[in-house]
Amino acid sequence: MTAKSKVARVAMLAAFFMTSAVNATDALTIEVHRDANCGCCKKWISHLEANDFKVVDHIESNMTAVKQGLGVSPRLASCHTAVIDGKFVEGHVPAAQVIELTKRDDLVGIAVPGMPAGSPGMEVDGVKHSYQVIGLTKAGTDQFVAEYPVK
Ligand SMILES: [Cu+2]
Repeated sequence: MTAKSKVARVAMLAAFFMTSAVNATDALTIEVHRDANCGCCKKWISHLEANDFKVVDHIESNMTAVKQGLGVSPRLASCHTAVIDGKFVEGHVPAAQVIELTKRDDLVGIAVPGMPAGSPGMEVDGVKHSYQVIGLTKAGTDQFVAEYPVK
């Protein structure tokens, strides 16, 4: 083996190990705060886990206080409140938008207000209400992020 190809091989190996290190931490960790009796919150957690999230589950006695502390305004409120990368995820937000949130520096959080039927964790046979995923900007304004069902 020439010195040059040896260097190339070492560089390739280094790149390989760096890639695996990134993959190892690739599972997005999300902290979920929910009421003990919330069934749809648990189903939303299952939705996240099915999409490769690592979920840390927190049972709370006062969700209103949790929401206030995280800056979730009442107009955006739902059942559970999650935190990822220091940003809030309020309600039954689909995994795709949770992932998008981690890449959006302009947003402090996202929400699916209320509990629309057909959102992840709110599956009702044959019922798919239309709903929007709303982002909250740093300036405190709402911003459209996504709409379901996808047309
Ligand atoms: Cu719910």
